[in-house]
Amino acid sequence: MVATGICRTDDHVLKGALKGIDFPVILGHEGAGIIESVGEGVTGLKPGDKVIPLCIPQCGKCSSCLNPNTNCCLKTHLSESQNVMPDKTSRFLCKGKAAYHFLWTSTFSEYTVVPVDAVAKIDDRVPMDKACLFGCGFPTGYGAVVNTAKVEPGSTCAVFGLGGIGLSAVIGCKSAGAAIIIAVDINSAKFDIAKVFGATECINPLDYSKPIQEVITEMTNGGVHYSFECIGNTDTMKAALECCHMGYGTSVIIGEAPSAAQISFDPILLFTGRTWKGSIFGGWKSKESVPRLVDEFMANKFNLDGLVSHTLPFDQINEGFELLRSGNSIRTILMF
Ligand code: CND
Ligand code: ZN
Ligand code: ZN
Repeated sequence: MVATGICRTDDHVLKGALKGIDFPVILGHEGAGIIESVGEGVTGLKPGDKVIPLCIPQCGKCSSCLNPNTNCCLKTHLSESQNVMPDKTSRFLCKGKAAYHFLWTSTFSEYTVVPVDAVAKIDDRVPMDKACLFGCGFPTGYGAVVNTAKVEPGSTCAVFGLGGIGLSAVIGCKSAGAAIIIAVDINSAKFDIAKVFGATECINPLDYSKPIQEVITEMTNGGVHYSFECIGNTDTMKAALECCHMGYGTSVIIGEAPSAAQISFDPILLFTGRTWKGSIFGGWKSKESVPRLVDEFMANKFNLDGLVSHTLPFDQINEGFELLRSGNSIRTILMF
């Protein structure tokens, strides 16, 4: 590994919010590295290639991979454990004891081992401290807008949560030509950077006495065309649905709720024509799409500078997590 970002999902696992993860585990799923060696029978990759490990693999063979409308490969942790390699063994030892893999990526390690379906070769010229963003944050937020919601020019959007994922959704809304982009966060310190990426209004739910979905519905004469939940909180998932316009509004869940969470909501919201969707890794079929996105980045289609707030040496990983928890960072990139 050369560089890795810290995503809130890694923190959810540390807090025990996601079930089905075995400990001790090597976390990290937003990395960029260089191939050191390849296993027997591996084609298309060689030592020296720059690569991105893929937390959503693309096996190319399962029913989802063969379906053009989803990227939810059946090899993901949602249907099979990615705590061990496909042969059900771990490649990590810590003081003689096996440690588990995470999402088949485990980027918080100087060396990692990944299945061939979970790694993409990228352009040699790309700077690795930016390339790692293509392992999760940027494709996840941007893709939810352009692939899952398919935001149209002139539309009205609301983005809930302005971390690495939410700001990438703002970038997506702007590039899709949205006319109004409302950025929502309880931490107003995120607003300046949201404006740089294209937010036209920034609102803090703590500044209002009524629910934020009512504020947005009033601001937009009946609701937005598209909303995106980039927090992982069931209350804001409901608020994001409720601020969509009757008849044609679409809300996309990107944030990851704790494993045991349930939502109850008024079915009239869907009965009256709103659409509720979810998006994992931005809907991208990972192995084929990540190299293309990196090429577009190299052709200056996106400026991701503001997504990286801090760069630290890897041994300051705990400081990186503290920056995330205190709301003082967007993405912290750890360099090996
Ligand atoms: P990060 O913690 O950086 O950002 C979340 C933002 O939400 C912060 O700016 C908070 O201040 C803000 N926030 C918190 N509570 C509220 C609230 N009640 N109202 C408004 N704003 C609030 O997180 P991140 O951007 O790294 O990740 C966001 C979510 O996306 C998180 O749940 C993560 O687990 C999930 C995710 C999903 C996927 C996917 O494929 N769908 C991939 N990786 C991460
Ligand atoms: Zn992530
Ligand atoms: Zn598959």
